[in-house]
Amino acid sequence: MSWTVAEHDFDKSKVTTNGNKYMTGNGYMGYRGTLEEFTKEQLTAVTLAGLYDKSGEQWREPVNAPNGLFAKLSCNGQPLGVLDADPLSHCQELEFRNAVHRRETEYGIRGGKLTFTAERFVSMDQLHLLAGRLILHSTADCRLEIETGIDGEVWDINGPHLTERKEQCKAGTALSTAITGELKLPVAVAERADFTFDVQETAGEGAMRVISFDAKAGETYEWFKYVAVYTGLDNAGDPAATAEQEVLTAEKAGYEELLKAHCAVWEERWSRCDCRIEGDEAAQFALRYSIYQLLIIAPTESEKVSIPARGLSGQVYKGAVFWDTEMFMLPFFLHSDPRIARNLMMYRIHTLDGARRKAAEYGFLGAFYAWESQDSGDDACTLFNVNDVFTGRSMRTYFRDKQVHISADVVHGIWQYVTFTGDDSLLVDGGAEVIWECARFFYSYAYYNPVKKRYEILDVTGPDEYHERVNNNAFTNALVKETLEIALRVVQLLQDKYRGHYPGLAALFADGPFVAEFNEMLEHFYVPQPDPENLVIEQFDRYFKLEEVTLSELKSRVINKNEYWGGGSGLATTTTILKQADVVLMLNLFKATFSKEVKQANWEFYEPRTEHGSSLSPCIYALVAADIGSPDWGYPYFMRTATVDLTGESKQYVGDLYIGGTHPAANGGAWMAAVLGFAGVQFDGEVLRLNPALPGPWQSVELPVILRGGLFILRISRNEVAVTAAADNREPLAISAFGGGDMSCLPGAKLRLLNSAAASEQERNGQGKFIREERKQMLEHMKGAIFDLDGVIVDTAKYHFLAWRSLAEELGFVFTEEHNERLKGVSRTRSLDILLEIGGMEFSEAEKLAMADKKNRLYVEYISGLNESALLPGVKEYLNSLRARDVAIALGSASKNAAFILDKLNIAGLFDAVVDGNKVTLAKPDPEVFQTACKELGLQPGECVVFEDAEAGVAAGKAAGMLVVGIGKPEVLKEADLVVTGLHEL
Ligand code: IFM
Repeated sequence: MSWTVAEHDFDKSKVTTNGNKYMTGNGYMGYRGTLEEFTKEQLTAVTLAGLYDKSGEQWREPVNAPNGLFAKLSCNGQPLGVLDADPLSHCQELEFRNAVHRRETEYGIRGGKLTFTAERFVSMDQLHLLAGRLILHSTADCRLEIETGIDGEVWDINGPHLTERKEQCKAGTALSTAITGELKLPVAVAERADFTFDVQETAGEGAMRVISFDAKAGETYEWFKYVAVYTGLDNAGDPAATAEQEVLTAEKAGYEELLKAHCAVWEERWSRCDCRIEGDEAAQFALRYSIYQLLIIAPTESEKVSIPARGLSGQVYKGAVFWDTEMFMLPFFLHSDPRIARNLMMYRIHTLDGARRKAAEYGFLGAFYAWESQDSGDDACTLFNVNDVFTGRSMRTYFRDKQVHISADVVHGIWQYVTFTGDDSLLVDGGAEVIWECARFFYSYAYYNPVKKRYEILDVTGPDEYHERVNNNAFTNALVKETLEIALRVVQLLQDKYRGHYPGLAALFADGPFVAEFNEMLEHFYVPQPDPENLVIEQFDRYFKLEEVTLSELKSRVINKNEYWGGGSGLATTTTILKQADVVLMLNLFKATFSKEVKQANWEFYEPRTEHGSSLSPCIYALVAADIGSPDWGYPYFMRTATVDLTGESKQYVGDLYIGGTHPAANGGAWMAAVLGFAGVQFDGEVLRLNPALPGPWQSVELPVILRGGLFILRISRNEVAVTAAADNREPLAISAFGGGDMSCLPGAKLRLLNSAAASEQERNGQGKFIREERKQMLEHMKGAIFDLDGVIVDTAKYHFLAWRSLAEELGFVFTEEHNERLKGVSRTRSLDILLEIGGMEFSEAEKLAMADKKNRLYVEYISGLNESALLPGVKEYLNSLRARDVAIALGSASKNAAFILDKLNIAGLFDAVVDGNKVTLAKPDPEVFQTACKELGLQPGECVVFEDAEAGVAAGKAAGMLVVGIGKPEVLKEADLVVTGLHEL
């Protein structure tokens, strides 16, 4: 399976889109997929994450650093470059397994041909470093000239941003330094070129050197470039000195070493997230490529930056962070690299003050997050964000003022992070404040409708940006409701778990609105619901009254291909045509609360009305299609999403605004559609649910996921899922597949589960033990085994029965074996109550005490004759095998005679702890007996396995958080993780 995207000729018209397609990066910087000789005219850019600048009155945008990988050739006095000379052949490729970019270009020269090969990477190991290997080979003698160094003429959309530029080349190191215009932050780029052949430096200006030499036919000339980029944001001393030092060190280490380290990090990154699709190469390729795009822009080190809507592919959309991150990219990072997910959420915490300023600016309370967020959290979105292609005038748009859902999206993201990872420390690190401030914002934004007696959210723009300033957008209202719910849950959580922190945090909100107001608003809050007739949810008030046109009809009304369909007089605003998934997105976010019928009705209603004018849209239709069991409807949307940066087929202009670049939200959307949609992976922080709906050609999907710090490999096919837990996981994981009940997967274990059709097929084929055999593997990793006594180790049940029967006889009624079933796993006192209930008799407490004693005496008489031969089959062997594996052994029984019996059976010495009815007070299903045993063994519940024959005992084991092996019948011991007929089976 290929990991390489390649171009086999040079097409000038693709220079811009290839700049996106062949991007490399490491989260600190992005390097566009341009060629070595390209300059700012071809949109070469080294875009720095989190460093912004405003030049004059133009839009604030990220800073591009000077290009230290620049290299231009001439041969025999003729400039050589794909734009200057018509190459004989040209190939550009990106190996996305390790983010290495290559080009090979052959030029015709006098008497032969010259091949120029260049390879480069943006180090994933050292985030400030770029390195390149360049090779020349000529078939004829020639004079070659190489111009190389740092190109300080950077591409800017709204620049220039670098002032006080200084460039020099001293002692082999080229250096370019500058200061940003607005924040006066230094930016430094250092470069060293290491020629492995004799060169003559002939000229060069600033940070550029020109070298020349006589090349011999058939010889190969190789050189390396090492580039370091530092800015005033890096806390790394003087950026120039640090960059200079870094390139010297890099040169010493050498290209191969640096490449090796870079590739090792990439290998590790892929090991956390590679998704393998069996049966569909095109989908496999596009999905991997989408994941690649996410990996090159993810902030691995900094919690002060998030991912801009166009990644690090340039300055489009002002390099700003939108809701795209929380709603479309976060899930990928949650499942594959929670550290990065945390950084993304911390960014919102660091920018809370900006959100507070925005809320105050509009006269609201709390936090109104920026629609286009940069370093400070202030909104970079302007009031006039689009130009009218007809008048050339800027249009008033309401992205900034009215997409209030952004604050709810941020809350959704933070809560997702907390529930998914279990890392609620984020809440005390600022997350709670963000959540409460956003809830306060909505409280102040909401309108209480006194006639309808409900809170409404008026005058907003939902995800569908073509309909601005609408009332009660279903998506927005649903998310506001969720914000209030989360705000209240966080109060509860902090009160329970962070008692020390809560009072201080809550004090900040003492003047309200806070808990009382949130509760009140929630109680009377309005969220549009499905129409009882056709189940469709109206996107916003009066949406159904808009003009009904087909998408093709609307397209036929277009006058200028770049005209904006939204805004005051946009073509779509008066019609039901929407820009992007809106109601359907809401159905996806709250999938558990809507029926399949509602989802399907809305999918079918909105799909023909959706333009998919945003790259955020198609993946949502793929997700919901999978959810309703129609993956083949979703497949084209998945492919469209996953190939957006491969084909370059996306909107390039809105009005006269260039919006090209990479599409991280679509990249994240492709992953969501494949994994959360088709593979049906869903983790709520407790249970991993797997309900696949694979599209036609897909046979299986295999991927790693990190859940609550543990690594699991999932292999999901139509009829069977397999979950393999890493041996060093700390806890078992509850798994449910194909809508079945929960099962536990212990560390190191592999669990295979079949859907019911496949399971009965296997039964018919005589392979009924298939699943059980797999599940036995779970036992191999336990550290402690806790055994019930009766029915597991020895069958004293019959002696109990005999004793109870004698007592009943004495009392004058018949006690049968059937009656006896009710006594299994139940304490002596409770058993007596049941017995008396059966006999329809009542006695005083003192009389009952005497009867219980009597029964015990009878029982002890019966069991005094016990010996080793009474052990149930396989018990001694199994206990010995556990001892040999250093598994600690305990008894966990309600019996008060347990020690006596173990002694009689001659196995007392095999037990490390005996917890019996004398040590605990609460009867099973209370977990006390197993919890005590686990403590006595010095282990954690997740490390212990309980062996039980009674339903109450199985329930007790589960309540203690342990894996339970049931001894008996699966149809009775339904809650057990594995059921066997006896220990001999193990
Ligand atoms: O956030 C999106 C928005 O939903 C549609 N327009 C583009 C933005 C950035 O991707």
